[in-house]
Amino acid sequence: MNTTMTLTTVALMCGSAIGGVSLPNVWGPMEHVMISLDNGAVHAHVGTHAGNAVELQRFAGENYDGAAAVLDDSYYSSQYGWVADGFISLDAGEFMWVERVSSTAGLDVYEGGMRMMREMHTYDAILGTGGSDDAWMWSGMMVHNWYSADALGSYEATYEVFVGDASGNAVLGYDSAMVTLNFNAVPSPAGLSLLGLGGLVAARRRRA
Ligand SMILES: [Cu+2]
Repeated sequence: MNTTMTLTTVALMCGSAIGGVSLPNVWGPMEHVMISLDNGAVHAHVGTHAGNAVELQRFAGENYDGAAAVLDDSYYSSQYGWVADGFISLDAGEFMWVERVSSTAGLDVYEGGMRMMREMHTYDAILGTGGSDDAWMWSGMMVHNWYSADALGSYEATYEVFVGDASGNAVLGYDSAMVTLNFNAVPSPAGLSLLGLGGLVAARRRRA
């Protein structure tokens, strides 16, 4: 009787692990793009540059659930987040927009949200990714979008942040701001690299 119960428990635990929700990894400190509106002028500030770019990391072999599967096998990060620096007061029918001015080929963006609410994110292609609109309406809440790339190397994206109507047409009378985000797609974390190396050695032995 006891043995049967133990076996059942083990089976349930395995089942929950296999059927568990697999979400993209979150690591590193938040890097906030601070947005403010002062006397009709939008300001955008970020503390990163090419020399301290956000790292995009790849977790080979991981498969993410549902819409998050767009990040499978890519180098990605959700470190950058859009945040209001103080109170942003807009009139009815006015919204804050972010529009891609330029970005390195191969850099993709998918819509996120609060970092730890990964299961709620849409993972929709935005900001020009996959033919999506270059302009994206920012809610004014903290939003950490997912950036991803297919290959190692450095990437950057420059955005214009402006006040627009519901359709994204700039509202006259406001000055916009420009901001550039920097990325560096780096080799896999040490643990994963070692696993890869082990596989390589095994393959060589087999051939010899
Ligand atoms: Cu944040």
